[in-house]
Amino acid sequence: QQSRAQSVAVLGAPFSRGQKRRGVEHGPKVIRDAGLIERLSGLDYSVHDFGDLNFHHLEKDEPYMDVKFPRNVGAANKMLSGAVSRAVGAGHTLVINLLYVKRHAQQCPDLCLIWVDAHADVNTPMTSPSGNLHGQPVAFMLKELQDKMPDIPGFSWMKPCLSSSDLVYIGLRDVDPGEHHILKNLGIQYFTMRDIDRLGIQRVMEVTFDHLLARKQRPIHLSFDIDAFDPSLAPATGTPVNGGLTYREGIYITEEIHNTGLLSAMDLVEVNPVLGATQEAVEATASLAVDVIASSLGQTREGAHPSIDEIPPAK
Ligand code: B3U
Ligand code: MN
Ligand code: MN
Repeated sequence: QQSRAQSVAVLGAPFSRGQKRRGVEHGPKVIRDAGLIERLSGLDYSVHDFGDLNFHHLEKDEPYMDVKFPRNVGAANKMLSGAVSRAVGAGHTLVINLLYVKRHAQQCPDLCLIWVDAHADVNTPMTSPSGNLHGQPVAFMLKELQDKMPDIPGFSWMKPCLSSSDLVYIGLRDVDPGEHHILKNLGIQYFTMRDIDRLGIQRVMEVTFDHLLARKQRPIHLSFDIDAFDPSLAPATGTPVNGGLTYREGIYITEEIHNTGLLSAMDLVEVNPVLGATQEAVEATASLAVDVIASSLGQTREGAHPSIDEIPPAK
């Protein structure tokens, strides 16, 4: 019997106030129900399940300018940030279904970020067309944008933790004008779906790692929004956009990230069971989420057989 070399922590963050539609707070449950823990145990991890966080709802939470639910989102992320800090000590961390996290940048000052999403999520409160905070998390993280960020109630604890060169986007296809300006202006490395069409996903991953890791090896945080996939594969999500990743492109991204050996934490967001048209649609989306997480953590398509040392002899 092989010893279990690695440990993984799983943490659910059932929360939906990053936008107006309810339901995404049930994401962690459907991903668990789709067999996440069993799958990770099957990959020979020792799994530390930290359960789901229990967010307190703050009744009084008027919009700040156009920004919706600022105190609820701020407080939830503060709680999440604390839980992530504690979990990172136990090994790898998975954070399921959250809308913004300060990530574990404080534990890992060297951290870089791969953001797989149809959306850039880099609106500032001033550029946001919707006022939804789920379209703004990256803006809170970037040092270069701090003088453009107003003091939003609930967010004073949060400090920017990344530079624009520490970040690569993959899968973009719905970018707002203000976001496009920010991407260009800060020289952020990004790959739209068109870039994937042109270069192929293999080249996209090569350039991604060149950009982030060429100078030195550093821990990676992967933020995977399920809406990066084509809506035909991930229908149960709040803001589906046509023309997304194929199953194979998505899995290739996560396999390559696993192969770096540098993945330190990941989150998987925007699975919303309430928005699936049928039970099958919900289950397909949740099981895709489990596949993404499992392949980020070493599940391979060629098959891995850690407990089989030799071909069983004929009796
Ligand atoms: N960019 C738009 C839409 C959006 C962003 N993220 C999601 N939707 N999921 C916004 O509201 O900022
Ligand atoms: Mn998205
Ligand atoms: Mn997103």
